[in-house]
Amino acid sequence: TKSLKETLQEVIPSKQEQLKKLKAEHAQTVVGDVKVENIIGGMRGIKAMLWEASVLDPNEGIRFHGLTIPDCQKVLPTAPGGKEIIAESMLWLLLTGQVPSEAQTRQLSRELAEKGDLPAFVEKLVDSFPATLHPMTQLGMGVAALNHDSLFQAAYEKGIKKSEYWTYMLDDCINLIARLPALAARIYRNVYKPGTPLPAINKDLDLVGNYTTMLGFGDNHNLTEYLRLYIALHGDHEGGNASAHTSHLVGSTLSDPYLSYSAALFALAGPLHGLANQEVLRWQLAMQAEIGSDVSHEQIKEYLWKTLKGGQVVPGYGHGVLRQADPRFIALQEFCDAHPELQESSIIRLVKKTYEVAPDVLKEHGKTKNPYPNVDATSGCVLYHYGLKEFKYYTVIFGVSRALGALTQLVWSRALGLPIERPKSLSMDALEMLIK
Ligand code: NMX
Ligand code: MLT
Repeated sequence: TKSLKETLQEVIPSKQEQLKKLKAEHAQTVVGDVKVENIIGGMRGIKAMLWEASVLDPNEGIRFHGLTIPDCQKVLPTAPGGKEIIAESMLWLLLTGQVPSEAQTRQLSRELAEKGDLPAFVEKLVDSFPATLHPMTQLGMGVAALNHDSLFQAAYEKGIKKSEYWTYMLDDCINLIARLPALAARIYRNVYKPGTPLPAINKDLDLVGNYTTMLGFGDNHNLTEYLRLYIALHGDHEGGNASAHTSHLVGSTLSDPYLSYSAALFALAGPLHGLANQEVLRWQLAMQAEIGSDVSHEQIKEYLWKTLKGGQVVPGYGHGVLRQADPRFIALQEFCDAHPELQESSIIRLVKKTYEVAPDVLKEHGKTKNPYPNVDATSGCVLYHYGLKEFKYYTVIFGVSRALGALTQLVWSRALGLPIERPKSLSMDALEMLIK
């Protein structure tokens, strides 16, 4: 069985060749215009960065190396006894562009489990945080501190060739992904279940199986399966989203993966990005408290208008790129449809009913370019139903997941020798001079 590193070693030269050819033959080819609206509008729509593992189509949604979510659900190996995609098989696909065999997936699970323990000083650091510190702040700080053991940084200090960067990057990325469950679960235990013992990592379990067990939900098979799917699906969403882009930018300075990903987590912690999953639940629960759970479409409509007229966004709706319902939202809804206990859940029924009304209300409101749900519209409500009710924690789970894609690109950026990111900015005066 070829290891992950051996597989990458084989695929990297052809990608390097592809980049060389693009540079040689098309360096001056124009692929789009930059308009003033792009410059003042958050760079929306500008094709401006290289990102290998996935591409987002506005109507069709995400494809991971060309595979749609249903394709991935068909071909990617699951956990033994499970039906859902697991983090390891998604990571393998993202990194190599290949579907791993069952044996390769298990080998990677074991490697991650073997590398999953936290250094004692990080445990102490995390234990010293006040329980009132937001779990995302704790996660970002814990990840940054893990850079104490960065192999890339140590090798860079000694002096290594550019062509060797990616191997040290890969080692750091695997170590970081391996340690995220123990770190994230420790934060959960400290904040919400203080004094309860944290189980040791089981070398025979997959990454998310271990994560769920450490969170204290290991005996809930359906929640474990849900988290496997959730973490695989949130893994990558091309490069322009705020967290992925942040890790790409910081990594381009040759900061190590721990610092780069820590920065990404602080972008993910904003309510317009990853924090939206906690906001959705807060909003749906407030709706339930105000109008009840057995409600009519008309009542939901009124509640939506109240939110919009209050000058707030409807959390879980809209997107910077997507112009249709997010296929990740659809996949999570399908998970709900396949599990009778979820169909009976009042909060999940409310999410579904909201989906039946919200697009028309948002269209009538007329502001958002995309009136349809994104993945966050449903992700937290399923966790809530299964008893993981502490919604300030939800973005941490997203943070465990997004490492798969963001760290994949760091490996590729170094393998391809991409330069430091440094776009040109303009002041309004400079812009006016330019368009005169
Ligand atoms: N509810 C109300 N208004 C909205 C919404 C919404 N869900 N989405 C966009 N708008 C408004 C937006 O605030 C803007 O208003 P203004 O002109 O006054 O500034 C206008 O519509 C145009 O925005 P768009 O160009 O459609 O959206 P943009 O690309 O700027 O932002 C989001 C994308 C995702 C930040 C935005 O749709 C939003 O705030 N959604 C709610 C929060 C959310 O669900 N975020 C999660 C994103 C997914 N994730 O996992 O990260
Ligand atoms: C994501 O998964 O990062 C979000 O859908 C936001 C985005 O793609 O911009």
